[in-house]
Amino acid sequence: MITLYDYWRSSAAYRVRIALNHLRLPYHSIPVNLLTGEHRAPENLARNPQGLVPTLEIDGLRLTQSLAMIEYLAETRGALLPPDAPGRARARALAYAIAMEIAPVCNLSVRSHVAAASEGRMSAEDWQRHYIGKGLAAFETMLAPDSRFCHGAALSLPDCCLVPQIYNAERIGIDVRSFPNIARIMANLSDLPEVAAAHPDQVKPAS
Ligand SMILES: N[C@@H](CCC(=O)N[C@@H](CS)C(=O)NCC(=O)O)C(=O)O
Repeated sequence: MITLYDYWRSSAAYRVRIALNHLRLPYHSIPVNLLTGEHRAPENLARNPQGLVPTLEIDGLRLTQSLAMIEYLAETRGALLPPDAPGRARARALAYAIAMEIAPVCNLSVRSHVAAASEGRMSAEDWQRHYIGKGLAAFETMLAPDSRFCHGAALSLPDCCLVPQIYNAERIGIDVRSFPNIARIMANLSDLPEVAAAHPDQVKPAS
């Protein structure tokens, strides 16, 4: 049994849900509520020493860091990364442009700290709008004008990162239509059942 310690609105967990669904791997989801601070509780720190979500238990292992999880799935279950080394380098560069450039400066602890430290002069939403807008503008230029997905015609690692990033962007009012390559790829991704099934609204725990 595969277990994902998950939060429905966590973009890092959302990446892993897409990858698991794409590989048709059934998994058991255990929610860790970020809004009530469950991620900082001893139970979560024991499984994820950085106090983050997600954590993936698979093959007797306990994995942290969503990209490491997806790479592990790619290595052990196939798909999710291109077959050629140049393709893998490009797919990783695209994924890292989101997961290592945009997401870390917009996560809950950073944006809450910015709002508190600036005593309200910078809102969490304005901070996110700045970094997500700037990051997506750069990402747009990294995409080919005719590709179905981020790298070619098969869903891969950067697509797992793009979908949650766009979910977050739209929540703070960024219009994805200003990025034509991203908009086209998102429309193609949204048609896939494995992507639709990973959407936060589909996995939100009943309150
Ligand atoms: N690089 C990590 C990022 C994980 C991460 O930032 N998770 C967020 C939710 S998307 C979190 O747990 N935030 C808690 C916090 O910021 O305090 C990964 O990809 O797994």
